[in-house]
Amino acid sequence: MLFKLMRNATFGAALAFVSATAPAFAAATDYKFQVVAVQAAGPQKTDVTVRLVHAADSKPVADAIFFETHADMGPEGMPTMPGDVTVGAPQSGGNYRFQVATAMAGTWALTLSAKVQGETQTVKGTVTFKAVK
Ligand SMILES: [Cu+2]
Repeated sequence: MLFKLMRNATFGAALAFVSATAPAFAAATDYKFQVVAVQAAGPQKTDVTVRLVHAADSKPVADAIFFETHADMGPEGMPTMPGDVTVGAPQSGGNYRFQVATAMAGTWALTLSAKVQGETQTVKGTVTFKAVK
């Protein structure tokens, strides 16, 4: 009985070793964020629609979970000027909408971190967009 338990434990450990050393299904760098649409959404608010695609074949990736978002005016030399980001409901076709509090007109950077199904690494990317105000 004890012998059998130990054998099972060894087998389990071997399996864990194999899965840990096997290459990941895809690296997080295999994905890209693309700006699809930028729309003014009231005073000092901008709706930014971003598509997440698999870089190799440009296939849209649905069901990503965004857990970290950040916006700032880094592209205008104001990296310390932040804008609150609200994650909207996911859209079809691998599109995702974010509402950014854009206190100033100009170019903003939107940095996104997401979990993608079947992907162990966090997918990260930054896009820029122009806010009217
Ligand atoms: Cu600014």
